[in-house]
Amino acid sequence: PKPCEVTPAIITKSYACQRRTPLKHHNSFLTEPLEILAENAEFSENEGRSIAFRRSASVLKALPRAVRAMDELKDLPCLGEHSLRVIKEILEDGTSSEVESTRQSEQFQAMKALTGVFGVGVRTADRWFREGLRSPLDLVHTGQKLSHTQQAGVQHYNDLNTPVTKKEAMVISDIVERAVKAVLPGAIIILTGGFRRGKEVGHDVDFLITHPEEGAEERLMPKIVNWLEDQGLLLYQKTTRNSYLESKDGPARPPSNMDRFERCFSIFRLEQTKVDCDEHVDASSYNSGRTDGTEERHSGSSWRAVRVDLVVSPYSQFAFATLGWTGSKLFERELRRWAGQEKGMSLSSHALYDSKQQRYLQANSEEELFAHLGLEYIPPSERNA
Ligand code: 8DG
Ligand code: MN
Ligand code: MN
Repeated sequence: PKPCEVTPAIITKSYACQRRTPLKHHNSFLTEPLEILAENAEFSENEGRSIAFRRSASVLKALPRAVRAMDELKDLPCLGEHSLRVIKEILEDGTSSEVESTRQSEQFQAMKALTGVFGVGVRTADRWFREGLRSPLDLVHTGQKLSHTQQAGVQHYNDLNTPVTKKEAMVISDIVERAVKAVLPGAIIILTGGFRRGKEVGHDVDFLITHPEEGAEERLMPKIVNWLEDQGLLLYQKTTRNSYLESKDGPARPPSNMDRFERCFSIFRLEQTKVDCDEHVDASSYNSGRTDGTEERHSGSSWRAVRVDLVVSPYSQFAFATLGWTGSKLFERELRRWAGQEKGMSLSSHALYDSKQQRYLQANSEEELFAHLGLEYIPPSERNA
């Protein structure tokens, strides 16, 4: 023990779910480059490497001040040799040559553009890249066979790559609330995902829906979707029904991070009020003149496409689902790793199973779940790992 030295408590906390990670922190100049390397590792399907970079970045996000010298890092967990080398270079030169060459590389840029199409994963993007395709426009021009999801993704590419603002999320919240209340009075709707963690912008808007009367939520999604479709609010939707009861995953083997709730991946058609548009551009010429074929144009009216995820959970699983859908993705992954490795438990968005006691643990709130897991409660705004 070093006397008189402020040792941040973080040194003993190697799981992100043990730490408080605020949205705004002091080390973006390091975490952003490390996350480029993480993303690049994902593009090469090197998951282990990607997680290692994400964990390093996450530790730095939890620090109370900006890192200025390498010796400030010596007691921190999760910082591997490669991450330390990158950090050192940035501290000394201002940038990392590896990160900058990655950023500039044709493969990274193409993979970023191609995986930026809704419905396109790393596998597909990589195949296209090896076939010489570089952008969504190349998909159109070479007449690639696309799924319905990918067609919607290409069509609305620009809108879906424009960050969703908090204000837009609130407008969508009102719409979803009206839809759900119309088809199932008494239902409860919460905003999950990044916006629940306090983010100012997001890539989509996530909602979790339940009803205090167990069973009342069954087959709810098609009704919500019909209501929205009748109002002309949906540009695309894909509904999957709940398959939890018929699943054979077993308590000790949760199906990775995919859950089995009734859900809907959708694209909303969001009307934009005149105030939101550039006031100097007349509505009829707003965004007109596009000939690139990636986006259907909003001639005449002004609207934009926004990705929305809807999930329905039974009331008895609501706490688990809330915790599972609030994120961040790394925080969720770390929670499951903590449960398995440190507690002999198995956590999913449906349940928590204690292998030692050989029983499921019930919970009515996120607070109870953290308590079952032997973790200090971390509020959503500090789950930005
Ligand atoms: P963003 O949209 O602002 O970019 O960030 P986000 O809200 O944190 O990311 P997200 O991709 O919308 O995911 C929100 C949370 O939902 C995240 O913690 C991961 C979780 N999630 C999925 N898919 C699934 C799934 O199939 N099952 C479960 N349990 N969670 C999922 O994205
Ligand atoms: Mn989200
Ligand atoms: Mn989402």
